[in-house]
Amino acid sequence: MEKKIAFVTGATSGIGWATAVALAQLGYHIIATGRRQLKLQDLQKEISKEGVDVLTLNFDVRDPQAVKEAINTLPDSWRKIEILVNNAGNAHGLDPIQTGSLEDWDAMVDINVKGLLYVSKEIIPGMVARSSGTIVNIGSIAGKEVYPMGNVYCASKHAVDALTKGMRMDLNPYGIRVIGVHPGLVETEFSLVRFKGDEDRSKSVYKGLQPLTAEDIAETIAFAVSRPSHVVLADIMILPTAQASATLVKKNS
Ligand code: NDP
Ligand code: 8X3
Repeated sequence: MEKKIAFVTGATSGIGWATAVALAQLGYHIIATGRRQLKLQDLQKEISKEGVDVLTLNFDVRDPQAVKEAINTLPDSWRKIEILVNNAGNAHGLDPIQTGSLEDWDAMVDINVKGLLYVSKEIIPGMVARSSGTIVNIGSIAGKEVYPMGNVYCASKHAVDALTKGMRMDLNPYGIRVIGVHPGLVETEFSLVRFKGDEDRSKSVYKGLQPLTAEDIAETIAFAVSRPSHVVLADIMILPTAQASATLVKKNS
């Protein structure tokens, strides 16, 4: 029997890691990607317990040549990718537009938007040729609403939402499902990256509420991809119960 293969970007932590594990539990063989090779090896050990094969690819999604070369190294038996989870991404900084840094802006546009495109460009042609496949793009509540100082991160996630809708239209003739997943507050390494390693500031984001976990999102992704092939959960917003909008969050003092 042919391998069922899922390709997960940003699998070294948070939502990507949990999604790789959840898809392995569904019997998918996993291609796990990210920049931190040691974390990929840890993930490989964890997933191997599920009795599936794991292949790791180490590249920066900002570099189109590196993306292409990494995906071109896949052996023939790993090329029929059934599920692509475009998850790699982060916020960098939380600053008003007048003082935001070019470096942060470039990182968010290059990783969250262009990186998603570079990976998709390498994988979609195979799905089109086979007239089958499922793409899951991880957007955000920040792709549905804008919040103060979220400016460029929100713009990058609005772009992910637009690309998700555009992919669904262009891939419609080929029976390829495109699913947008839009989480609210999920406690991962996200805020640590946004606040450049400031642990106190990062923890304060989730203090006084019960945030979502990476596993909450992964379970939903696993549910969505395992619907029958005529069903697409096109647009999924997942919030912690304490969150009503990007800016309205009930916190206990
Ligand atoms: P984490 O910081 O825990 O994970 C981010 C992942 O993205 C890591 O595996 C990281 O891997 C990878 N990544 C970042 N930059 C690059 C790069 N240049 N090249 C390759 N991989 C990269 O955060 P989350 O799990 O929370 O974030 C995952 C996705 O979920 C992101 O798209 C984020 O925007 C989105 N999201 C998160 C929410 C939250 O509240 N946490 C809410 C809504 C959406 P490595 O560093 O090893 O390269
Ligand atoms: C991550 C959630 O609200 O910090 O996309 O932007 S938020």
